[in-house]
Amino acid sequence: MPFFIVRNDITKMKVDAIVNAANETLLGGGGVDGAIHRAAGPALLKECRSLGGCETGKAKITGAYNLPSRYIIHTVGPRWFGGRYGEREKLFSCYRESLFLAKRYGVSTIAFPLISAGSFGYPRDQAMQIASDAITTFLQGNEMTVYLVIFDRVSFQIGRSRFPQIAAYIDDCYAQSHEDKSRRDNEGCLLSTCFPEPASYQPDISATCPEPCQNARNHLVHALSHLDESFSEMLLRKIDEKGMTDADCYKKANIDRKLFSKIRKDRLYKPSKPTAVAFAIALELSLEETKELLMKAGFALSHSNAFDIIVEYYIIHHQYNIYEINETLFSFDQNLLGTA
Ligand code: AR6
Repeated sequence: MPFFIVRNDITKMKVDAIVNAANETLLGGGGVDGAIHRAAGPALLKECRSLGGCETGKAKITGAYNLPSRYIIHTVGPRWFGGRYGEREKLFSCYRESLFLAKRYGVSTIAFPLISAGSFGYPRDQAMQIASDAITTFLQGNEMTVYLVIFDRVSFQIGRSRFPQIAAYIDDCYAQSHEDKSRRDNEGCLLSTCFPEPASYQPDISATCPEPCQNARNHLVHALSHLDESFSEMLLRKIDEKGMTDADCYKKANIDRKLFSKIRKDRLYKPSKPTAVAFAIALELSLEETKELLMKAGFALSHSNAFDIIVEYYIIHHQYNIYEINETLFSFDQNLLGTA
């Protein structure tokens, strides 16, 4: 189900299938094609010779030989001629054809490079958008974990220029929290007058087994047997309130079905923060509700890190597309939402 953007060398990905951005001959080349052939070994070229090439926008499958995956799916992206020659449709088709071919072979995890975005010259932002559209369209009706592998840092080390409003928002939030901090530092003495230390606080260590102690124990036992609504209880309640099905929710949250059923079964399940935030996004919670849900899992949103600020930005702008949020998080080098 989930879709992740990762920075890696695709030949190192431990998935069922990796996709090769090949050319019509399928006989190797430079870029990711060259890297895959080198890592897989010469037997790959031998099998490729038997395939009779491949048309642009189509895909063919081979074994993966020395690579850690089971299959290589070879697809041929379009060359960029300015965008008026059906480039978009052909590129979309590369992803769709590769994914359906993978499905026929029982693949459950697959990794794509950014097809056509190297020597074929497709503008990276547009190539990325098409990849994301094609993959998420497929995932709406199919079960698979899909990785989009970005190789070179420059490709996506450009959060500031790709998302200028978000970069500005992060700057504002950092600046604000810095101002707050320096005000606190400067007003340290004032703060301490607000919260003075008790003048004569002395812990009572003389009592051996006092009654108050027993009372405190009883209170504790009582509190522990009357816990507040847990994370998973709040999640399930919100799913019902929103009129969603479980599947609507975990798909929208970029969460694997197995993980969701674990959360459903265990009322005290403790999710990771990206998982908890992913559910808040899927449920389209307000900022207050998001904070409440996170608190139940032991987390908060603050202005001290970019992850929290980016999430907050999207929530207050009522933009709940998790893939778009993940693209932004990726661009700013942050953890992505959801779980594979
Ligand atoms: N892992 C992941 N991504 C990579 C890797 C890697 N090891 N190496 C490069 N990339 P390109 P194309 C990225 O040129 O544009 C070949 O010669 C790279 O940064 O490999 O579809 C074929 O034989 C870029 O973002 O493929 C064809 O003739 C993306 O992979 C032609 O190039 C695609 O770049 C295909 O051109």
